[in-house]
Amino acid sequence: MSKSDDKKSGITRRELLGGSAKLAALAGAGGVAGLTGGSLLYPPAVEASSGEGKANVGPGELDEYYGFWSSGQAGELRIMGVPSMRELMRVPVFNRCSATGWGMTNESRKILTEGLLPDTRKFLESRGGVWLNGDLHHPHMSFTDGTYDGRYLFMNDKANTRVARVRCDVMKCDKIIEIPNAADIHGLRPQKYPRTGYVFANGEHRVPLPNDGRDLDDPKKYHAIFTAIDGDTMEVAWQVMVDGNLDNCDADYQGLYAFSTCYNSEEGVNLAQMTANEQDWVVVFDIKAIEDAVKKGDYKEMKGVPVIDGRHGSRYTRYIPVSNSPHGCNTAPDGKYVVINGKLSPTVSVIDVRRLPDLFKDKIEPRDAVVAEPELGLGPLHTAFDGKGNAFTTLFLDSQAVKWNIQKAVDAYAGKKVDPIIEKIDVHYQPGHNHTSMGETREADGKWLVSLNKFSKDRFLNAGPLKPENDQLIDISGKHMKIVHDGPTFAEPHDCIIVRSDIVNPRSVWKKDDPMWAEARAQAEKDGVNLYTDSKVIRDGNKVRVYIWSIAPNYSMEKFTVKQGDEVTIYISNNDQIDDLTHGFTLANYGIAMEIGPQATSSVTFTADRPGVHWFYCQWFCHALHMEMRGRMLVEPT
Ligand code: RUQ
Ligand code: CUA
Repeated sequence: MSKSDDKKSGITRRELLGGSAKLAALAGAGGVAGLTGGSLLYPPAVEASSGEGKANVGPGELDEYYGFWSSGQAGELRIMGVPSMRELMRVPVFNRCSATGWGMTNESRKILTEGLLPDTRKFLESRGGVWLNGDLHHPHMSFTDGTYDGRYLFMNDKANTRVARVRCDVMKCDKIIEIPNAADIHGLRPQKYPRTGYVFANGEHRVPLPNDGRDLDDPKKYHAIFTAIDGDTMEVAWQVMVDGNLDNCDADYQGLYAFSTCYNSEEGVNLAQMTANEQDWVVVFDIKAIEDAVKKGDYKEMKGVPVIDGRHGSRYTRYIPVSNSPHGCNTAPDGKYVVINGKLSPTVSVIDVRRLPDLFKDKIEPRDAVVAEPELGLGPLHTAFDGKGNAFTTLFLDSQAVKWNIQKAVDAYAGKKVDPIIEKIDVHYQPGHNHTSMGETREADGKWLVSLNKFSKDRFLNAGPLKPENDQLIDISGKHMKIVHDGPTFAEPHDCIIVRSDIVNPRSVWKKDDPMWAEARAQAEKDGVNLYTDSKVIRDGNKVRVYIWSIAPNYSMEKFTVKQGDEVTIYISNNDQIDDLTHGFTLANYGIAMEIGPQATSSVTFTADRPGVHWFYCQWFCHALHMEMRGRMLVEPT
């Protein structure tokens, strides 16, 4: 690793301008360190301003950024602190969670099933479940005016063609929808301007439309579908049928266009066919024209959704040829450029969005929208930005991060003798996505870069044949990039975003009228029960509703009796109002456990088919007498 210049001089231009504590400390040190060059002579305050120092968030100190990490096939969203890289929370989304009861509580089952297509619901019911596995790749926050607004996080499930939303006020998933007509949602990005607005989602795999089993090998019947979801209602607004396989996507900063990388222009169904062509393309979607088409009725309705024909020759799309199998698609914070990452080609292609109006008017050729194509190294997958005109691209095959200058790349493409590459550093190993602090917004601040490396190999103690991945934190605020932290992660964060902490303001205590348990509230009202003050067992035929509330370290009911075969619903309301006072409800030998946050209600429904005494207990440590927080359910045999 090259020694950072920051460290030698002890000061960066940014800090000089910012007038940091480091300046004062340096003055105190009298520049002695500079004379001797011995790092031992640096007083601690100076040392603390090097990359490692800034990444070292001490006990009790808070991080400057939230990181929202996906988890791939683990199916959850993870909340991290950046730069400490401490994992703060896991938010179950497409997975089941033993701790919180996600996938088991009535509230979560509703969210997990109500947005599924009728077919899928039937398919699940026939298997007696509500749960599908997930493959969560891309978590992105809602935008207003080109920057994060702290309302929602949106994310895709590639495994079962779904899109989910997490409420940032409570950091819980509140909507999951299955996307009709498309297959296997991969790329996902929210509209940046004027606001989200749409959430754009790529159906990666082409399938026959309709996919009813009639066609296997007729390529003409296979289509890929680009979807615009209304992020407020979580309903599909419209879809566009395109040529090729859709991979990643992004939106512009003007609210006019969206972009998707497409591979498999050959429209093949196996590897040899899919990589035969030299060139694939980027599809550009004209959002206003598509909205007009929906208004005018220029579409085919499929499964209740307007589907617009955006294949070659369509007025609503343009296809810009780029080299074979492009992957990442990243709009630069300057609002002018979109970087398309070559994957199989060592290049990235830079599209100038200012040329797109002319492209749609056919005044220029599709390739004329490309204004730079620097050769960066082997396996460019994704690009991030520092907001100062520089870009950082992951090189999967080279195991490197490369920093390059966009303007210089444009100049070089125009024939000037300049080298756009600024620096390359090794990362460990094989990076996929990368992300900079606020990097996909117009407030990109150029402080941190995270490289999500697919392999950790020898970087950690050997944990067996299955190794963690390695998320590396890189300080990009100085002249040189500098790795300051290695962070092992479990399967498999594909992507992340890094959001300034002042943008995200979750509550510490729930509101009693939260929509999450609206159904429980409605049922309690019908039963004449106050969820937070009444303990009651209500029998309704063989349906039994048990209302319990809790204040640490007690449940309001110490025992209740039901009959074997009863369908029992238990509602627990947490009456504590204190931060961090979560209770749980675990019903032993019934496979039931759930979280009940302060002022929240959770419910679960099950058949009481095992007679006998069953203890229930609180499984979230809440009080010195937490172990005593329990009660009994008696199931009388029939
Ligand atoms: S993709 S490693 Cu699923 Cu985001 Cu590129
Ligand atoms: Cu309540 Cu532990």
